[in-house]
Amino acid sequence: MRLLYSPTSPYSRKCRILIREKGLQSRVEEVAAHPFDDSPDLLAANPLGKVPALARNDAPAMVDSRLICEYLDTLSEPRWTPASGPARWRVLRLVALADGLMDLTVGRRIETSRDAKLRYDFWIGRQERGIARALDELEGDSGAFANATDLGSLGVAVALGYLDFRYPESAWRDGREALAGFFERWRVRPSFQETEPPAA
Ligand SMILES: N[C@@H](CCC(=O)N[C@@H](CS)C(=O)NCC(=O)O)C(=O)O
Repeated sequence: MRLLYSPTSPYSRKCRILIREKGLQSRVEEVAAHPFDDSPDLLAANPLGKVPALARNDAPAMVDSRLICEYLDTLSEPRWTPASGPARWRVLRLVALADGLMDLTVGRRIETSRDAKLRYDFWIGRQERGIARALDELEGDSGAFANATDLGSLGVAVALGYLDFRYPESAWRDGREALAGFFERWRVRPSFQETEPPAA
């Protein structure tokens, strides 16, 4: 299998960390692909033109990091998503919240990168307020996932790393000591260090 990824994409990073954590490196080759290049390779794997995409040998490619992570999770034990019960919903809720936090941060990055004349403060304000609310929610919930290694906590750690990369002025650690401690435990893992985005 081949994972088409971009080194700056947080969605790609989730998949790349999971590959390392689950010992799947020999089964998944990582191939860098910039989505804006519209390479035939990427478009063949993902008609949406986005990374990540997982090209499989005898089966259709998988698109969207959430689906790709769920699929990769089935390939080795232990599972990073509980099979059933309240624990499953706790993890999937966290996955959704973390993906939403990434969506807002990516959206803000796109908006703030525009030419000043084209920038829309309305959207930047909405995105920044959504980011702050999501962080407060995660700080409040952090007791439930502080020491977890599952798809939910992985997503939250990647979303926080992406804030450091693209929105450091958010100073997200201020007043959120539990979340900062949680991130520190993830930050030192080899899977996290090996997938650090290049300097901005
Ligand atoms: N929901 C998707 C989001 C993927 C996504 O938006 N990737 C960005 C890179 S961070 C991309 O490929 N953007 C190119 C584009 O939107 O044209 C996922 O979780 O995989």
